[in-house]
Amino acid sequence: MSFELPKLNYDYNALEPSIDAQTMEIHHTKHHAGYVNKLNVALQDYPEFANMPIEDLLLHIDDVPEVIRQKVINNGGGHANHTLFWEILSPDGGGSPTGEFAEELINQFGDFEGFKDEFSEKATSVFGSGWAFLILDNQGKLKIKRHSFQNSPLMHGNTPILGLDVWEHAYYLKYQNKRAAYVEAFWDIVDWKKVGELYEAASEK
Ligand code: MN3
Repeated sequence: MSFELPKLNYDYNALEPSIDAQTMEIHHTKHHAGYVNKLNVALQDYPEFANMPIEDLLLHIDDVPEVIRQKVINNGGGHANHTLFWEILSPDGGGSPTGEFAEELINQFGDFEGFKDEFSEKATSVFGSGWAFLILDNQGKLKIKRHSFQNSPLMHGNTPILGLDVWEHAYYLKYQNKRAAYVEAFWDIVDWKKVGELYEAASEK
């Protein structure tokens, strides 16, 4: 068994104008596929790790032999982070969350606009390549986290339920150096129904 590149639930041009088709296609078929391939190569002689769900592999990263550990952090993290990213995007996205998740978000951040402002600020200010995540921590609290490179919240026992890739490869073709404009456009394609489902699944653990 090996890790596989997930199929997207929408076409490469479906998220325009927020994310252009060429960026989507390169991001999925080159960048994400590259992480999956390199993860499989790193684990080819370690079937006990190659057969783990990606979430378990990253949670138990300290058990992974040191000789391949950094490769698994980079490429396993890259696989998990991008899989989440594609899942929480939708051509029918935007608007605002509802239900239990919306209540908890407002509990933690005051209101939805306040949450978006804080998340946007954190995403825009990631230094170099990395991600902004909304995570549910092991105390059941929602928090916004910045991570460098492909470091996954799963390695810290946190469950990411929203992620925004702010590596230049995620936006440079359309936005060049204007990361803040990309972050702003992201809100129009967030699938809050999906994020709410991920919240409910994570809070039942
Ligand atoms: Mn990426």
